[in-house]
Amino acid sequence: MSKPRILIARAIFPDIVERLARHFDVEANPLDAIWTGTELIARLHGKQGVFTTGGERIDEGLLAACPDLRICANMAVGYNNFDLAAMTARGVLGTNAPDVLTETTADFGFALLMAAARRISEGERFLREGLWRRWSYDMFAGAEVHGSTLGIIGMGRIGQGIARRGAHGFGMRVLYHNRSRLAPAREAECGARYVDQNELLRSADHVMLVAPYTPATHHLIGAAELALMKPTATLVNIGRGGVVDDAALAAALREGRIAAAGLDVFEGEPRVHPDLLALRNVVLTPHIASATVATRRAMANLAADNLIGFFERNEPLTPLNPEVLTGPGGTRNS
Ligand code: 8YV
Repeated sequence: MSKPRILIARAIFPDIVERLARHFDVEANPLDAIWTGTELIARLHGKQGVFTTGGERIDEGLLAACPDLRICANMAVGYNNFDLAAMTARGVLGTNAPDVLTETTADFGFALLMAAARRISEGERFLREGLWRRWSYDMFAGAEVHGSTLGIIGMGRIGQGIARRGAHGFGMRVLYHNRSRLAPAREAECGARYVDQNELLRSADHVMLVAPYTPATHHLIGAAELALMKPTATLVNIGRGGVVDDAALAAALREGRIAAAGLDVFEGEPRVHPDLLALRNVVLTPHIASATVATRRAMANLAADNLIGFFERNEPLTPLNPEVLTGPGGTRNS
């Protein structure tokens, strides 16, 4: 029997490509070319599966042009690159990569918070530029992190990891806002209290955004929300670009309406708003919150396991639309 044909849309760990090649007829992308939508469609011709990394748009146009496609396995927990409704309507399974990156990404949220609130990047730049001649009492004096109030918007697995670090590691008072409230036992474990978003923005010394990008979260934090924050506050975004209005944030930082920001995700990345690039009180990183070798390997292996589980047992590990596996009329997999 011939093996299912899959496309790996970006360069990934060579040994994981080899692992997939033991199960599938694989077309890989070892030179990491960035394909246009049209090129992706051409590559997907005759393929039943695709390994995506979060940047490849899977929408109705692509699905209509790729009738053989049965599964899209994302090497990311976020899946705003998928039009899941269109996929479900066409019986195409989507999978993501949750859990394996939770703690690593929560660590990075804290790294960005510390770097921004304690002005680490700013201080390092000053030193490297040869400007450090003498000590002074207020040199790069920032905001306290331990014992302060942390507000988390988006209380999924990563938000909860950040809450635990804040409450139990840094002795912080932790407030959170989310679409739905956690069960009381989970709130207690995280040491976090549910409040409405405006109260959170007004009360927090530091605000951490871990929300996914959806039409409902587009510019969730814009000029009006930034105006509620303390002038000494830090804003960190490790969720998705587009949740923050980057132009409004740059204006608030420039005018000292908030003190600092740490951003790992941007509207329209890899482009970064030029006004942010010009500011000293913002720490900017290129979407690397999950980037440890062990975690990126675990994410890639989970995407691979989803492909293998789906094609070999009809049992993907982390399906996003499992109804396509059992729905009326079966799936493209039946
Ligand atoms: C990915 C992420 O590395 O998992 C996610 O949702 O944001 C990151 O961990 C990124 O999506 C790759 O594009």
